[in-house]
Amino acid sequence: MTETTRSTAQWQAADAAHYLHPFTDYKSLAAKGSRIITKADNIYLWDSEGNKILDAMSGLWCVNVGYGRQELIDAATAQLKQLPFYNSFFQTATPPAIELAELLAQVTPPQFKHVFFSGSGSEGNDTVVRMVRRYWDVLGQPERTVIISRHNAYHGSTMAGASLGGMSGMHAQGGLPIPGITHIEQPFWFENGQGMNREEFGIRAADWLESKILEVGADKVAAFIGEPVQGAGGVIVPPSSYWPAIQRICDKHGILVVSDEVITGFGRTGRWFGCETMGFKPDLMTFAKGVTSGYIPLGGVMVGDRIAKVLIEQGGEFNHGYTYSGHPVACAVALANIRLIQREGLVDRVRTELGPHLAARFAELGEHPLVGEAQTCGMMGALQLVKDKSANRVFDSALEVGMVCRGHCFGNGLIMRAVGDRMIVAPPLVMTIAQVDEMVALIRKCLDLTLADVRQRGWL
Ligand code: PXG
Repeated sequence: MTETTRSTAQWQAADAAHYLHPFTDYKSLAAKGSRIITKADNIYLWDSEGNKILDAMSGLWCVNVGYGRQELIDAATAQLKQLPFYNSFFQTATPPAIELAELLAQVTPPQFKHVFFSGSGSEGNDTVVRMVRRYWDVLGQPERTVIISRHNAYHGSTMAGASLGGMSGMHAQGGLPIPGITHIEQPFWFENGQGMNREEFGIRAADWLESKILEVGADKVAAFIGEPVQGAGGVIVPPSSYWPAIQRICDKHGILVVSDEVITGFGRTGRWFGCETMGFKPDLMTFAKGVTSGYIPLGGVMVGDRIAKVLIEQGGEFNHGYTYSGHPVACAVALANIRLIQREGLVDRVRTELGPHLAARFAELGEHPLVGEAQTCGMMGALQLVKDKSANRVFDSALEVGMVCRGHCFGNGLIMRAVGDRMIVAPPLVMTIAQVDEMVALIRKCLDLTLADVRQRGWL
């Protein structure tokens, strides 16, 4: 708890005076004032004005078990009392870190028996770059350094994370990407594949990887990294042909496959990990967010047997690590969170009940005159807003129709993200069916308000 109670205006003034937020235009935010979130319970947030808001983004794709779960609070409190911190350097370890490593080996696909902990997803991806290059170096192929990623991928905001990511706005600031990272086009049917059958397009999109491998030289390529379903890029669900084809191409050239599961991990897609939903077998898996349901920061990399064997048996010292690698309190919360997911059967529930219901309700929203494409995967969903539904023609991006829609969502007690003109959700996995319907009703209302607004502005 903070020590002071202030009015919204007072919070906003102090915020603007001192606090530089992530991904923010500081001047325009200061003019408008931040929205101050003061409490949460289950799938709802409250702001400093007392407004109740349905959080269809699970915080930031992370609060998968919902807010206010006593088990997680108790786990943190007990561990804070027992041992609030100790590191895992210098040949030491703590019980929560060891137990979590053991549990992660159980819930991840069978090739994973080892984990390297970080404090966040970005740090996890920095570890990926270090580890992939170390692996090839130990194997006597130090020239294998290049990592191939995709445009519009999101892999974090550190130098390596932002470089692996394919966000042009991020690359434009700070001289990114760093050397040895290159990008291919994303498997986004709506933008790049119209006119083609989706599955054919999936194969075509995977072929772009092979072309890039041949261009770089297979003996220089270390790894391919991708999110099973792109999250921050706009919930882009690839055709089902895509990932198996990617796997075949990487296998053919001996290239490591990295699955960035920061969003898709821990049940979001209806399996424990997105790679299981999409049908591929990664060598490394980055995780964060859902591992603790966001209650406390924790990330890491699951290390597959192919890599672990080389690092352990031949690698010698790996000169890499973070103060908070295996933080005992974070690990204790992760243990409680994963056990809660297991006990409540949330992964199966997403696959058999919630995910199919969201898919059916989003298909109905797909009939809305503003929506050109509705996609879901488990508890992730996207609605592509279009100007002309019959021809799938999009609005001029300068109009920022997605932001207009997001404004109506905010005004009506719904948090939904706009990525360009793609409206996206990733709600908590503990929603009831009635809460999914409540969310869909709010979305429909906001689509109607956006349609009226866009008509009034003369944009249609
Ligand atoms: N990989 C993926 C796939 C992510 O989605 C990261 C790595 C980085 O994790 P950290 O913990 O370092 O933030 C992410 C994070 C958005 C948004 O606007 C998405 C993320 C972070 C911030 C905003 O959708 N994803």
